[in-house]
Amino acid sequence: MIIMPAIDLKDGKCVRLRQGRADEVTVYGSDPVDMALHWVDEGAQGLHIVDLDGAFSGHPTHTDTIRAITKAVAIPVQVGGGLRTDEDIRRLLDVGVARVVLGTRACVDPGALAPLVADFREQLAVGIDARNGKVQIRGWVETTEIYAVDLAVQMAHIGVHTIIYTDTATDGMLKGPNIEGVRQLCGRVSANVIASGGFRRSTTCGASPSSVQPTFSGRSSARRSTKRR
Ligand code: AMZ
Repeated sequence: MIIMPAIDLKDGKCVRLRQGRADEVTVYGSDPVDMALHWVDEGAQGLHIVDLDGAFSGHPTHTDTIRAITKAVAIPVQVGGGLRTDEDIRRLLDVGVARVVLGTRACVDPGALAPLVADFREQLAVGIDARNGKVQIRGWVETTEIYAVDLAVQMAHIGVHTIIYTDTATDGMLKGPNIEGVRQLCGRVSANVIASGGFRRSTTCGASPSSVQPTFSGRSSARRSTKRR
């Protein structure tokens, strides 16, 4: 199993939010490139970057920083947050991102996905962020009536290769992931599933269903990195 450190960007800094709330911020670093290089030194096989300002505003905000990261590291970098247009996707792939993550757009406009999947294939993942089983969008400020499992089935049907599932209630809480939620999702779709949110130690990663592909860890990895600095 691959553990992929997450770097969440807000106001140019590396942060973690508790349960995704914009007003519950902890800053872990002021230099995102330095943080990315740190994770390379630690042996990371990939990085997951969230443009939080993008997710909240609906427009990518940290593309220059992300370009600097992809130039600095030789491992694959996947990025989500604020990607609402085809142009947004192309721009990020152009700056060297290996895979883009669509959250809000996939949920509100699933009809647009088929041509995108055909064009971008493995370079496109869908992020399904859910609280109590229901999908949250627009920076997790809006909770829909759509069940995460139903959206995952729909996405897999469209041909999406990778689904990144985050239980937003566990994110940034360091109290363990929602393994049952991950298991349910994996039982319903054949797409690759990346589990995120609440991971704290390698034993909890190991408890994930074996069909789960990489797992990433945000606050726990950020905390560890801060301790080592
Ligand atoms: O923490 C949050 N409030 C948050 C977050 N981490 N809001 C969105 N996101 C991430 C999703 C996904 O990777 O987990 O942003 C991406 C989705 O963004 P968008 O803009 O496509 O919904």
